[in-house]
Amino acid sequence: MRRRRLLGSLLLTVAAALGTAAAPPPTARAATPTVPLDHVVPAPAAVHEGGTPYTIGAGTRIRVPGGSGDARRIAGYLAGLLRPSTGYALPVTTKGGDGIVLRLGGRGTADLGAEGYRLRVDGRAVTIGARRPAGLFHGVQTLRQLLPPAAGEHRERAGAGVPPGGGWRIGGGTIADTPRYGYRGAMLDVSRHFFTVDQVKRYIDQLAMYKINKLHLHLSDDQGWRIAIRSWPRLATYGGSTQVGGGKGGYYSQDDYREIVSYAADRYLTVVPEIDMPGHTNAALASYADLNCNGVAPPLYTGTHVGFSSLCVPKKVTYDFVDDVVREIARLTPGPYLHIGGDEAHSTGHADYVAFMDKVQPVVAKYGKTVIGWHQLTGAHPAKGALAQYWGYDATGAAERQQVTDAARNGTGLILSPADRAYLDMKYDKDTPLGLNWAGYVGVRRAYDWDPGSYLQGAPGEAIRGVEAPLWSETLSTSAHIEYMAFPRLPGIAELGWSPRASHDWGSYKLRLAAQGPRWDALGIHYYRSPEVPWPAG
Ligand code: TNX
Repeated sequence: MRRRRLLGSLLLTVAAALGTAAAPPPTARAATPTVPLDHVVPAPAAVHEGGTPYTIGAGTRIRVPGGSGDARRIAGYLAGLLRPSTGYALPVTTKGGDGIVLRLGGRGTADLGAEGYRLRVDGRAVTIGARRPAGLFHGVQTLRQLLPPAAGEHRERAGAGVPPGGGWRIGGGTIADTPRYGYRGAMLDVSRHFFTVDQVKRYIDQLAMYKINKLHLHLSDDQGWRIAIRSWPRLATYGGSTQVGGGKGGYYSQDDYREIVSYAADRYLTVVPEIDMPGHTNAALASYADLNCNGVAPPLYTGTHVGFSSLCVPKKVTYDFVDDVVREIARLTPGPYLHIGGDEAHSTGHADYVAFMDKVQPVVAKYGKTVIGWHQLTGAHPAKGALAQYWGYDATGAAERQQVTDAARNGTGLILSPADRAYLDMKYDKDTPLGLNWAGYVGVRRAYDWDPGSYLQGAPGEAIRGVEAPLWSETLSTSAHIEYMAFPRLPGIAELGWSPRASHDWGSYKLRLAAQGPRWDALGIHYYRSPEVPWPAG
């Protein structure tokens, strides 16, 4: 009672201080509320709101005091995003002062690691500080989400100028943010259906918004070989000439692949190339008769069955082939990983499978890369330092799980992609027009509502290196298809990889996720308006 009276008199005092015009004059527009600083996906590790908001205006500069090349490039990227939608010049300068300030290194950044950042907003500046460029870039992604959705309008639709009712305001306060896991991946299957360089770039831009830092490209499978190998040219020219359903397929030249790698690197994603072996190899077997045990090349394959193809384990030429392919891809790939597949080798006997993996893993090491394999690799002898990608699901047998957790206890790192949680190619529900359902339906909540840290009982915490959301493309052939399956589930996997376990909460997550909808509308992303998410009206 007392409190209420006190509050009442305080309000009266404030009104008195403002004079009789406590209500805004009829011509003034009410400022649009700013986005709360914790209304970001993935959820930041620590947020303190308060203080004066900052408004981006005609005079705002993007500053990189003393700017390194990396900071300048990131500033240019931010300017490139905001100029078309705001209509402001947003010049980038290395001079100090107010505005949007990007700082690399220096005081207060030592604890931010390889990817963390600190973001501070007050009346004079938005300052993003990081120890490493990746952190600065992730901070810029957070800043994008603190602006009104219209700040993301793509060029054709962008209406230059201030949005009605407020301006480009960002609420006052600070964010300090570092990731839970270092491996936060997304996989795109470019083999079942081929996706062009531009389609891959479009997906990279979308992944970067959610702080995904690995792009795993599934470059070969039964239906298509998608990267030019100079020493075995028919792999691409013949083996890449079709796809599921019989379309014309395609492949990346080595320059195309370099272009993807560098586009991804500019957005702080590392490309993880996969050549799936010894199964899933019909495209290679069709291209070179010699690779077959019987010396006869099978026809190209455009169906969707799995498990019928195998490299010829006893033949010497198989290892010449592997050496050439691994050498060429390793040379084109600056990242540390090379994924050798190893899943569903149903046409390779167990002893052959183990012998093959024993011979191939040292080849990857010889060319300076770390092996990643699908978790079946744990049924062989995973090399020291190798990572296994777990794609089991609730129906996976105890023995198979045990094999994976035993390997994890023996030092094999794990990337978690449980098929009934993280597989973006699973249908949302029975009515989803695209996708598969062998692991069941994966709704938005199901994709988000699990914990990578405790998912595989018996696997030590330090074995879990992170998460990855694979997108297999048997049923997908356009960017709209990719986006329909990835959004809104991908941000959930991204959040599991980035945000502290303590922030996990479906009730609040779904509200933050809902707020992404208008951003995707502004960006032209074709997402699925799942009824599980309370999308804002309109
Ligand atoms: C299983 S997951 C596969 C792929 C399929 C996928 C479809 C894995 C390592 N192998 O060959 O495309 O299911 O969901």
